[in-house]
Amino acid sequence: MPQLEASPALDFQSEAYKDAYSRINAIVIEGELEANDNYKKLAEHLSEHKDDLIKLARMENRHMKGFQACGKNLNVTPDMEFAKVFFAKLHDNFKEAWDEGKVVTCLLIQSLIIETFAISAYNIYIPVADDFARKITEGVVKDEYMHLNFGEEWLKANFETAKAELEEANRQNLPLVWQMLNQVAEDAAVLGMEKDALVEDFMITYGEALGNIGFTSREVMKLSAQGLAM
Ligand code: Y39
Ligand code: FE
Ligand code: FE
Ligand code: FE
Repeated sequence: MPQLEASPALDFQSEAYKDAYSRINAIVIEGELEANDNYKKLAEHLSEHKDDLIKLARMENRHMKGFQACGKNLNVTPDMEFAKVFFAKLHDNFKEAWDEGKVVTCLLIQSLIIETFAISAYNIYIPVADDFARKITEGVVKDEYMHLNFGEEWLKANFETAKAELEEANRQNLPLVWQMLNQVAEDAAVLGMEKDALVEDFMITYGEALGNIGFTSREVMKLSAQGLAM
């Protein structure tokens, strides 16, 4: 179901809004911080794309600062403890894959799953954000499409050798996204972001990415519904 335009009922200074914002804002800040770290790590492995990946890492650092400013602007203190726990499983899976030299898994986790999660969250947030945060988020989401595109291009160029690992990594990591989404659905709703709209945007963007990489539409359906329990 499409979202309504900015609801007049949102009171950005209410305690309920600020309480929910303290967790969602923290998730986004922590996500940007970890994304910065992940691209710096990928730059070590994919030396032929080192400069590009370092640029992406710098962009993530700018995003983090932008979202910290959004919290400050609303007088909200982000709950960073909550956010660390929120990302822990995905973070551990990235680290484990990295330690085993599984660069395809690392790219699936960061450039496909996490970027798509960011794109859906930011697209759904923009129409219901306060003016300050909307301007910041509009700038950020353009970058996230570039990050997703980086992953798509690399995986497309290496599709035949990457395919089996992508399927396994998808099976292990996509269910985590649905769990994460369920954990924040209530807070997101307080900010005017509907869960259905988040899931829909995620599915469309993730499915398109898998198709661009080289999966058939049948495979895309199977992969993107993995672990989906609504
Ligand atoms: O690549 C990036 O910049 C991604 C790190 C940022 C992730 C943001 C995660 C957003 C989830 C928010 C969930 C709100 C419903
Ligand atoms: Fe780390
Ligand atoms: Fe980012
Ligand atoms: Fe990104």
